[in-house]
Amino acid sequence: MSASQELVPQTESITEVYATDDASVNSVAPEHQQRWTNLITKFDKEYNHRPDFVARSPGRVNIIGEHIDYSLYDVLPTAVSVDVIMAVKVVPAGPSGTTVKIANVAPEKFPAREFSVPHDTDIEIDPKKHEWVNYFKAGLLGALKFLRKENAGSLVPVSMEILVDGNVPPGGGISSSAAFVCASALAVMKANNHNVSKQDLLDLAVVSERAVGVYSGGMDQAASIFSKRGFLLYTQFFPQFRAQHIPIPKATDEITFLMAQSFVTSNKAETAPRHYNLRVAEVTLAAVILAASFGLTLPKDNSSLGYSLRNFHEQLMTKEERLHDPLEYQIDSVIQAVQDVLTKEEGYTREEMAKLLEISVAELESKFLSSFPVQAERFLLRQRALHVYKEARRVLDFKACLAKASQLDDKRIRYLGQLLNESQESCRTSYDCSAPEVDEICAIARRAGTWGSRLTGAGWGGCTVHMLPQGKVEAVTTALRNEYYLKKFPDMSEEKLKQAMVISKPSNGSFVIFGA
Ligand code: NG1
Ligand code: MG
Repeated sequence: MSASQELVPQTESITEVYATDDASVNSVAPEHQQRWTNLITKFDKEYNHRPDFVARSPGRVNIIGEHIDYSLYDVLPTAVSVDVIMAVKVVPAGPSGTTVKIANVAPEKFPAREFSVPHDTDIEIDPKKHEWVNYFKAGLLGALKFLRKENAGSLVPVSMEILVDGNVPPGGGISSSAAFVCASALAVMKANNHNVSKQDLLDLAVVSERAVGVYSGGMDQAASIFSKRGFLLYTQFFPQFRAQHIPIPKATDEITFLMAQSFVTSNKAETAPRHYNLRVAEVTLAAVILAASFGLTLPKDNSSLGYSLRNFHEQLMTKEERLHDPLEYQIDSVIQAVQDVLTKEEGYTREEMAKLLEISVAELESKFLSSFPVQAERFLLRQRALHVYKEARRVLDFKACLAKASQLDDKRIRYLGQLLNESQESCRTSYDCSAPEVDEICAIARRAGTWGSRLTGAGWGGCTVHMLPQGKVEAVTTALRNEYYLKKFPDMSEEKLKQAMVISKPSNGSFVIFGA
């Protein structure tokens, strides 16, 4: 690790900032001031008093390392400046129990709700009913589970009045869900007088998001909580979570990251059985089948379904190799193993997989395909595993290149761009998580001068990220505007066009604001 790449202290509490001019304390950044003031005013109107505090958590952009967090490989995201801010007033729980009143600054889209919170059981969430408050309930569930454990079961959670303002585009691939769930969990912890550490908030937010029906990997919540302005967040999940702030080196023409929405929305909660959760099942099955073919037994790990491709990698290596070979070499030999063992390009049926594992189809289904719904006839184990290992290797190469010099020369920058383009190609062909619109955006952007362009987030639509010289921003945004947005949506307003393409400035993670 180079000196400028700092390891993040995980036990650190969530930062607190104050809405004040007092220079001796951490104060609200100018970009937050206006939305903060607006939120407080509206809160006052809605509930007739001011809130006690505001909990905030941002969306994220993933620079590289797509769909590998749940296989326990390292990823490189960072927080963006759009976020969810949530004003909260604590109300002592009355004789009728604990209640939550929650409203949104956009009530037409997100109508106000009120519900009661059971004291000794978990709150119920129906992931099939796609309601905005589900994401709050998910954060609440995770936070109360944690608090109940800390209080040895006896907890009377406070009642809360809440007003939410979020400007992370939903279904847009920059993780509105993690921003929402992390802000909610943080709000509940703070309301119940608990100064939560970043690590605890991460652990409970990951569990929370699973309550909305998605077997998420943890990258989004990590980026939303741990990021630091101006840095990328190198995030590791194996053997346990660790994060490092990585500076972006200087270059002759300033390196810029541009995010461009495709406006093809993929609601993960709805499409998960065919997309996201199916991929989680496929990589898990790939791991256990690879292990079985080498006569290896995988110990359980902390991935969604308990067995990850990282786990297989670690078991395959001899102790010497693990100790002495750089991770890059190790991954190369695992790639060879996949090529030798998972030979069926056309994919595997349930019967074929059961046979390879020497179990019945019923057993296979109950072990790997029953914790969440999955719809598929064939499972493309070879392609999915190859994507994961090659993408994991690209992340290592990308990080190593960033660490090599404080000033990046042209050759290195082109190499970083190439890694991003290869990532996109692999998402498109091997992982099948791109979309024609996303491919088109990337092609237009590259022609107009980006070094590298790819999808970011879960994909199947959503958002793209581009690495480009500052001097090309104008050319690239103009090309996207004329060749993609105005062609596909001729009536698109200037306002919407502005939201469609945003320069992503690596931003700070979650914090709590006082001083209303
Ligand atoms: P999105 O759908 O963009 O929030 C998802 C997962 C991540 C990661 C990426 C793909 C959740 C909350 N997030 O992101 O953990 O797996 O896809 O790299 O499920
Ligand atoms: Mg999400």
